[in-house]
Amino acid sequence: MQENQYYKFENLPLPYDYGALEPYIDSKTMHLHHDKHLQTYINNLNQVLEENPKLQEYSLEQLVCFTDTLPPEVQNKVRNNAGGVYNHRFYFEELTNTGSENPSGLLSEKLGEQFGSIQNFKEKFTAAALSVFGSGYAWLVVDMKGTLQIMTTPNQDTPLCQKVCPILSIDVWEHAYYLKHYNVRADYIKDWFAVVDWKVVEKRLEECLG
Ligand code: MN3
Repeated sequence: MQENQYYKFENLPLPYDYGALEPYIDSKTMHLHHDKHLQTYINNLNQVLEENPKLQEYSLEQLVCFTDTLPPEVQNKVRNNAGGVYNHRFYFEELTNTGSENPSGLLSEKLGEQFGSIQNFKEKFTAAALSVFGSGYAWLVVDMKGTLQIMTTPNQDTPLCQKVCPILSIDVWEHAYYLKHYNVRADYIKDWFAVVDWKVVEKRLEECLG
């Protein structure tokens, strides 16, 4: 997530092929999601920054975190589009075609401590993702005490800068699953778990605690 953190934002290629997550997440969905939806957030964010050159020195994280301090007329555009860029990069980065093993190491320990078992964690996370009304995300975050928590956000809001450090997210906007899973979000969530790269999540956990 270190690359291309400043204007002018570019749509970085996926770290795997579009078809890499088949049969869980289909190639057509990945094309649409990355090349159309994420591209639109990138274009809209670049446009608002082009029109407001003072904002061009903000990093992506700063745009997400300091939205409320920006001129009122740009706040919504920045919130939705900087959030959209940050959230989609975060989501695409944590998926893998190499087969998803279960969490290990410290992450596995913490999930066990916090939720009883990995299975219980998956059930609670699934329930949270199902509870998002309309469009949004479910997240696993680390709070300031180093405790894992599940939370949800609407639209393209992100928990980043809410005094928690996100390590896992599921995009439950219909565009993330409608072509393959139709309206059955539960099936998508189950398939999504099969392609989570727990190594990425473990690395994020270490960075959050570091
Ligand atoms: Mn999306």
